[in-house]
Amino acid sequence: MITRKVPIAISMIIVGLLSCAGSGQQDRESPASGEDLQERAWVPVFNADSAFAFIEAQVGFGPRVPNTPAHQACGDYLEETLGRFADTLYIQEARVRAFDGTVLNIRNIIGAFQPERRNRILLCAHWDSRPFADWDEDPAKHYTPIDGANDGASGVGVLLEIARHLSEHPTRPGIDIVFFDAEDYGKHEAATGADGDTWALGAQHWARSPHRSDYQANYGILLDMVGAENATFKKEGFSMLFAPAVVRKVWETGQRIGYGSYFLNQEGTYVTDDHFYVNDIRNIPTINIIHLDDGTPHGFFPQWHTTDDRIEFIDKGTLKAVGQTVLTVIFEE
Ligand code: AHN
Ligand code: ZN
Repeated sequence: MITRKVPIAISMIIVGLLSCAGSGQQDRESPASGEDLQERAWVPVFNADSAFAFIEAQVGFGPRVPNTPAHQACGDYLEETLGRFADTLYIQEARVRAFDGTVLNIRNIIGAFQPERRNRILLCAHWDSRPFADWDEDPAKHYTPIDGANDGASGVGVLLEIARHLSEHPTRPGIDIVFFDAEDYGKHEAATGADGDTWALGAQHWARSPHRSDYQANYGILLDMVGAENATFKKEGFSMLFAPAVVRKVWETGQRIGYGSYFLNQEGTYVTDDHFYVNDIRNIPTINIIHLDDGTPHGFFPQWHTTDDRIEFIDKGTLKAVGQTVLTVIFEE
């Protein structure tokens, strides 16, 4: 019989390794790099199944077009859900005029965590869905409202999952989660004239009259279209213009924790989205994590503003990449 002696020092290392594996590390993310000896903050594990369920719930109401019963019902659901997690809930109702003259009854929904803190971070997404599938391949559907599973519900779903964690574990800064209404009632592709300020009507209203009159935040992060498979997040133009340091922080964090295939070191186009008005009117440096794709005619994900923007195209891997990155950023502050 051949026996081989394992030196005691080595066997202790083996025992140490074995006992480390899976011991009490389940509720936190470990640093990506072993050589990084810097103390990193504890960060909760983002649950993409939970985010997906929040998206399914929104889509389940049908298209969330302002002035419709589905919009009303989903607004009530979001109030109830964000209200369970946040320390203080604010509801901002308003009437705004759309590009075609329609008066829209809108509702911005705001959840504040640790509202007494002066240092604050703003996280936002739009909760309405577009009334027109004006990029649908079938012209007969160009006035059909869309589910907006990705364009709308995905950002809200990721933020509700973040809100769930915040209700259990506070961050050092206070956090405000804002669900903007009427982002996607912008000018129809077939309408004439300039786009002007026809998009982001809820964000424009909030930026001029925030839920607290003196509201400020150190910076903001907008999530838009964060649920498509293999999404590519390029550094959007207005984000780089107004908040380049925030872009750098978020992209470096995403890349460091293993999501470099989503957070690309490429400059993207300028998108007139909610964050533009938060920057321009309220002066809060705010970035947009938005799926930009040179391979489509409009520059966004393939199902953008079509009736195919449905739950089937939501990918949990992308939700995880975005959710874990944003959670890491706010817990490392
Ligand atoms: C423009 O296309 C100019 N803005 C669109 C922003 C948007 C639409 N985000 C989601 N849907
Ligand atoms: Zn849209």
